[in-house]
Amino acid sequence: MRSRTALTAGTALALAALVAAPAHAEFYSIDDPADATASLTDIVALEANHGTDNLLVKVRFTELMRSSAASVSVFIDTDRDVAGPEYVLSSGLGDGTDYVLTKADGWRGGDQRVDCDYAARPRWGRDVFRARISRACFDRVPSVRVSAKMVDQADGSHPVIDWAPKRHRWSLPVASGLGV
Ligand SMILES: [Ca+2]
Ligand SMILES: [Ca+2]
Repeated sequence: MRSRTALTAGTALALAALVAAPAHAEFYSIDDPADATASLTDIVALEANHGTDNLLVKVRFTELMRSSAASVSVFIDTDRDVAGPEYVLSSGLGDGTDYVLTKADGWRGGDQRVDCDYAARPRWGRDVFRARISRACFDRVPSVRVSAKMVDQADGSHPVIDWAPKRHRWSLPVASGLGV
């Protein structure tokens, strides 16, 4: 967790940098603990980069394999006044699976597909799922929050679930900036 690292550094320089930093950042990154170790796709980190044209989200896992039976949902909050996500990008994590961006139905993907420019794919060699979503998909709102959920049915008896940063909890707001 970057902000905590900066705080524990405790130097006058680090504190000055924190005070000077804007309330919103265009980049967000948080580590997630080894709390779903029954699955290879235990989430280890969530990253979001909100550029001028795209929102780029990366979900990192312990080990991502082509044979994975797990899936991932990336939730996007574009309206803080309405509880829960406005959009959900859902995808499988194994080979041959597809992805879709829909309007959210609570903390689930809904039936209403969003027709816009986006792409997502698991990168098995790098243990990361990467989604690029055009800002046009969510009316180019200036700031978004993200959350990610992994569900693995691997063992058949009960699903292994992992959230980042936590269940139904959001990242810090990520304002659109330069890059991506
Ligand atoms: Ca985890
Ligand atoms: Ca919302």
